[in-house]
Amino acid sequence: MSSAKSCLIGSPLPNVPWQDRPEGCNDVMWRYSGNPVIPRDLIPSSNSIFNSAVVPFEGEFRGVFRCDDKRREMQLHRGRSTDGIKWQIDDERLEFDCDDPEIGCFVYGYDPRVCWIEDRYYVTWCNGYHGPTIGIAWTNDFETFHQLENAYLPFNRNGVLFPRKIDGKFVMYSRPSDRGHTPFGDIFCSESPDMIHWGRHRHVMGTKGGWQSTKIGAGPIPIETTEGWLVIYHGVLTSCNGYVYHAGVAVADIDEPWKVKYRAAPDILNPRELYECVGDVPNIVFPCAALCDAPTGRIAVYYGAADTVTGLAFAYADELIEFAKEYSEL
Ligand code: BMA
Repeated sequence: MSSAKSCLIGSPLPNVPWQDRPEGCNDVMWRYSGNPVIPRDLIPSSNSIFNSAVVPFEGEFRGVFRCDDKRREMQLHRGRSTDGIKWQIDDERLEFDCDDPEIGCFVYGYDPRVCWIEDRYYVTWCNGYHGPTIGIAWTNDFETFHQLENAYLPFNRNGVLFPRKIDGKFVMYSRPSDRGHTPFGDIFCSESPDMIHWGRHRHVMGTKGGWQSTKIGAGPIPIETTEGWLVIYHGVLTSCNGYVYHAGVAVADIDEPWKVKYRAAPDILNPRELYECVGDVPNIVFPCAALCDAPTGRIAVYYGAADTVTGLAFAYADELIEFAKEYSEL
């Protein structure tokens, strides 16, 4: 499938990383044959590189990467790529400028997302401030990063911004959590007039059966389509061997993104390759970013695998929407 017009609303990205669906594969999302696209030891200081965010930048790509270092501290690093496949990541961790040392004092950072809104890139991440909450910073050039206030009180994770204002407000999904490995969790939607003050919190969706029965959390930046916001998220089940992380798809209302229109009951990606099943934390696929080419509907999803390496997977926007509709259970 490569229709000239897709349901995607947005810019062309003709150099989006891409491989056609392999022969004989009927899955709605399929993996890059060269996975893992980022190995755990790409930089000397890292133990693992996963759950990371990439964006188009001046004809190339830039990203903010979760690199747990060899002390096993969770750090954010900057990276660049011309093709989205081969990445150069700084060995030094990313430093934020911040007016308030209380907020700018870096404790730990993990699971970043990057989102272009209007005139700049915003980075959100799980930021240590008396427990995990959502840190926010912005950059224009991926050289200087200006840190703003944390969005919420602790404890919160998976803060994912929308790529445009809705009804004049910034919008973010997040997942209230606990201090530890959180055995619960629903996705909520909040809005802000200024990227500082967040409120009007609305429940978006909670856990459901099977792969998403323990907790869920937003993944890549929601993708605007003619059918609503295409939302790729993670869902967790608790097996007798611990948590298992999957990816799933839903479609949210374009004007009221806390209202879910469709939500596929089956997952779209689950841990089955060796690099997803074996690593520092086994049985995890954890999507954090998507690159999209609007004219073709091609989507390239970057996901953490087994909390160790980064994988790449592909899908067509139209097929994801169809999948969410056909198998929807709200
Ligand atoms: C979550 C986060 C993720 C991680 C996942 C599985 O709570 O810490 O970064 O991928 O657990 O370990």
